[in-house]
This record gives sequence, structure tokens and C-alpha cells, in this order.
Amino acid sequence: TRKIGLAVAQLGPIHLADSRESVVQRLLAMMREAKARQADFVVFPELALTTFFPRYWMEEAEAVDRFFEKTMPGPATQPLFDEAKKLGIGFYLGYAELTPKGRRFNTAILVDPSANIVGKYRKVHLPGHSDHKPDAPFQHLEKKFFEVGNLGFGVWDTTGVKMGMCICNDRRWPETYRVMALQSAEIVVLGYNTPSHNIHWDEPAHLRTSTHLISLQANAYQNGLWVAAAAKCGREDGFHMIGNSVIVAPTGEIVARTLTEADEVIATVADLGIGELFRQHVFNFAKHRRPEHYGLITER
Ligand code: ING
Repeated sequence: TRKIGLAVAQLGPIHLADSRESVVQRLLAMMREAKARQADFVVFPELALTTFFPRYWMEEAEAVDRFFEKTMPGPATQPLFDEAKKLGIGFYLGYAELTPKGRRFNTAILVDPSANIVGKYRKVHLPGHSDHKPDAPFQHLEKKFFEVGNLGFGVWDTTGVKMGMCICNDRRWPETYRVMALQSAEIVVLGYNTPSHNIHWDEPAHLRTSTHLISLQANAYQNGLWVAAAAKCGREDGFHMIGNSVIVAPTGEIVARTLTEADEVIATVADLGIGELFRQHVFNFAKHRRPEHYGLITER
């Protein structure tokens, strides 16, 4: 059956003082380790080049100047593309995108083993708030710094598989995966930055991990997908984010997970035949799905 070497490269903390160049060196080290572990594709986190800056109140202009990429690749990220081409490995990279017209998105790209950008995704489900909450221990200002993504949920043929992607909060919404599964996705890759503390109510900390895993496992199974999720985690200037990067099989089972909250690579050889079984039988959309009863889901 068809197999693909799949790796997830979890990033430990990126502090305000860390340069993009120092982060790219860390990403390169993990790209090499992924290749050494038979990976054909490696998943990096959401906003993988800088600290999770939506935790800070600042004007948009300052955020753009300090944390957004004006071009992709740019001078700091070109080494990633060069190394990927040399090694023959594809990758997913999340970053803050400033478009030529000055629009701002929380973006991810799919890069193939020849270092071509084959797909782009802009985060649709933006969590948090746009107003300043001075009494909160930190902010979550994705609704201030980013527009809602305008590219939908796409699926691309790359590295011999049909691959879809999403970003962080998207992974909590079942619609995300179904729209990609309806486009015959076999794998969904994603990055995330998930604060372990909830600023809206006193939520037990363990629920951040349990809801993260439930979301990935249920949606992998219910759509016959392999799901690979890469955290940026640990304490960034004291602000903690969860790790638990995982690779989930179409059975809903976790086949690999990180043990630390630092830079760590996990890898598996994914058998795409497993997903085919579930999509031919249990979740055979053509045979069993009844969209005439689902209209409410797409109503505003
Ligand atoms: N982070 C968090 C996430 O969805 C969050 C925000 C956590 C929202 C838990 C709701 C519940 O994992 C990002 N960046 O979306």
C-alpha cells in the first residue's frame, strides 16, 4: 500500500529576544533529524518564526514591523527552502503574512520536496478578542492582528498524497476537516500555539490537553484522515503553552507524541491504506452521507 514518512517538528519556546535566524537554525536541525528518520514531509508549528505575539497589546503597525513576514521565502527563511531541496523533504510552515497590499493573515504554506510553495492557507477560525483587556494576565489578540482567512480550506496533491492544512483553533471545528475530506484529503497537517491558561474563565489546565487531543482524534477517525499536529510550546518569556504534538491515524489512535515542551521531532511511516478502509466503508460519503438533512450547518 501507499506509505509516506511523516514527521512533526515541535518547537520549544521562542522568546521576544530570539531572532528569526536563531529560530531557523532550530528548524533546520529538526528538518535534518526528520529526514534521518525517513520522513518525506515535516510539519512545523503555527507562527513558527517568532514568539506568540498576539499575547501582547500593541498597535498593528508595530506588530507588522516586528513579527510579520513581508516575503516568503525572505532572507531569514530562504535557508529552510535550500535545505529542504537538498534533503528532498517537504514541509508545512506557519507564519504571520503581510501581503503586498498590506493585508495581514495568520498563514501556513505547503512546500514540496523541490522547495516549491504548492499551497497556501490563511487561518479561518480566529480565537480570542480585538479589544485590550488590561486586567487579563495576557492578551489573545488574533482578531486584532489578523483578518479571517480568505482562501477557504484547500487540499493539494504533494509528495504523492492529497494533503490539506489548517491552523490551531481551526482544529477544534469539525467543519474544517469535513470540507477537506469532501475534497478527498488523506492527511491534514497543522501547527498550534495553545496557552495553558484560559483568560476567560477558571478552566482546569488539564482540559487544554484533553480537548486538543479529542479534537484531533475524533476528526481523524470521522474523516478517515491522518492528522499531524505541531506545537510551539513551553514558557515564552514566562507564558506557558501546551506541547502534546501528535500524529494521529485514521483509526483515531495516537501513533506518536512528544514527551517534552522543547524542540522535539516525532515521526512515523503513515500507511494511507488505513484511511482508505474507513472512507470505503464506515465513512463512505457517497453511500451513507445525507447532506439534504445538514443544511443548518452552513446557515449563518
Ligand atoms: N490558540 C488556542 C487554540 O485554539 C484556544 C486558543 C485554546 C481557544 C483553547 C479555545 C480553547 O488552541 C490558538 N492560537 O488558536
